[in-house]
Amino acid sequence: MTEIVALAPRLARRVAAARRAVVLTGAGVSEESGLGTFRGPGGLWEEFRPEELATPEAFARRPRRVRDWYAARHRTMAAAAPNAAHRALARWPALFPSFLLVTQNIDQLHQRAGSPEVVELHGTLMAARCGSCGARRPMAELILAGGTIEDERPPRCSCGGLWRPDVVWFGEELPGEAIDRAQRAAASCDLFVSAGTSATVFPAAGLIALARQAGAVIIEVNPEATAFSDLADLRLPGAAGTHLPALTAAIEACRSPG
Ligand code: BV8
Ligand code: ZN
Repeated sequence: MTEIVALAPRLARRVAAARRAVVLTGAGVSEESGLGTFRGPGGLWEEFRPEELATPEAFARRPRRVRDWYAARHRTMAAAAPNAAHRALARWPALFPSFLLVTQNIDQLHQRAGSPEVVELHGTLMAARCGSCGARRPMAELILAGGTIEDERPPRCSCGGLWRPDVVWFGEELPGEAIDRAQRAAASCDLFVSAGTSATVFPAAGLIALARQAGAVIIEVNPEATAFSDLADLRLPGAAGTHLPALTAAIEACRSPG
C-alpha cells in the first residue's frame, strides 16, 4: 500500500507551481536495494575509515586492499536491483518542465531504474579509469583481469598508468561539468529534494543551501535528521522506498489538471 503524503495546502500550491526541480540522492536511497550506507549502523565505514580506503594516498600505499574493497562493493552493486525509490524518481522528468537528478551514489541504480539522465557527482563503480591517460573500461573487466592474490601491483594500462575505480576519492576534485551543472541547477530551482543523504560530504551537500538561497521548496527524505533538516519545508522521516513513491503520487495528484 503506497503511504500517502498529505502536502499542506500552501506547500501543495508551491509544489504544484514548481517548474524547475532538482533531486539529490545519497546512499540511503540504495539501502533498500541491499547496499550498505556509509555512516549508518553497520555502514560501510564502520570497520574502515574513509581515509583508509577512499583516498588516492590509500590507493598509492595499498592498491590491492583498495582494489579488493571496491571489487567486493562492485559485486554487491552489480547484483543489486533498483528499488521503489529509484523507480519513483524515474517518473520525475515527466512531472516538471525542467528536472535534474543528481546523485552521490556510484551504483548506477538510477540509470537501471530508467532515469534517462543522472549527474554522478562522485563517479561510478561500473567503470574503471586509467589514473594517467583517463582511458576507461568496464570495472567488471578489470576485476576479471585482477591478477594473482599475491600481486600487490594493480593492473596497468597500456600507457603504464594504474587502473583505478572511476570514482571521486576524498581530496579529489569532482568532475567539473557534473558539479557545475548541479550547482547551476540548485541555484535556480524552485523545488529541491534531498533523499537518503547524511549531507556531510562537500561540495555535494552544499547544493541544499544553494537551493534554499534560490527560494526553492526544500523537502528532505531521511529517517534521521541531518545538519540541513532545519532548512527543510517538509521532512519525510522514513525510508525513501516508502516516501518517494508517496511524494511522487502526491505531486502527480496536485499537478494533474482538474
Ligand atoms: C573535494 C566515492 C576539492 C567513493 C565519496 C580535507 C582534504 C580534502 C578535502 C576535504 C578535507 N576535509 C573536508 C574535505 C572535503 C571533503 C568532505 O566533504 N569531507 C567530509 C567527510 C567532511 N570532500 C572531498 O574531499 C571532495 N572533494 O572537496 O575536492 C578539494 C580537493 C583537494 C583538497 C581540498 C579540496 C570529494 C568528496 C567525494 C568523496 N567520495 N564517494 C566511494 O563511494 O567509495 S563520498 C561518500 O560519501 C559516498 O560516495 C557518499 O556518496 C558520500 C555521502 O554519503 P551519503 O551518500 O550521504 O551516505 P551516508 O551513509 O553518509 O548517509 C546515508 C543517509 O541515508 C543517512 O543519513 C541515513 O539516515 C539515510 N538512510 C538510511 N537508510 C535510508 C536512508 N534514507 C532514506 N531511506 C533509507 N532506507
Ligand atoms: Zn592509460
